[in-house]
Amino acid sequence: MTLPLIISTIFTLNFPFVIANDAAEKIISISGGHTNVIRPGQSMIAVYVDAIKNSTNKDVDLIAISSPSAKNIEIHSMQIVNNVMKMKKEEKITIPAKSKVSLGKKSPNGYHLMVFGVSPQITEKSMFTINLSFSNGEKLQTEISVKKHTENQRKHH
Ligand SMILES: [Cu+2]
Repeated sequence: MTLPLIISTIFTLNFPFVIANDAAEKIISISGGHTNVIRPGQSMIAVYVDAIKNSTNKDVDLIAISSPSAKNIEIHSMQIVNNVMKMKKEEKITIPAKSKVSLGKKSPNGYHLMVFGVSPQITEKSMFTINLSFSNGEKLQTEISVKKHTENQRKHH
């Protein structure tokens, strides 16, 4: 006797999520991101993005990045060559179908965005806008939060 009721309840509850999933089928989404406050005289910074998620059924490449607050942005990876950490410019990053790739500090490939010619107006608590272009024609804009350097990072300088 209760079964039809349960089914009908599940259907009703699921309905909004079904719509949300349909929308997600078509999109790439970006979550989380940060960079550090620029020191006086510094014009190059690394920007980290926690995840770029590809909800489509096809692999998509991140092919270009720009910002109104910077001259040029490159995609970098990091590799250890003869015990020295080296950064390498990548022409693209492939985000496999139904998957995500991190450009964050824990990225296994050391992926990050290298930003050149940064506007000195980027200060703590301001937002850094980046525009990402993908091989499927999608263009996304995201706001990167600007944080203070941590004590740990200061020790390196
Ligand atoms: Cu770099």
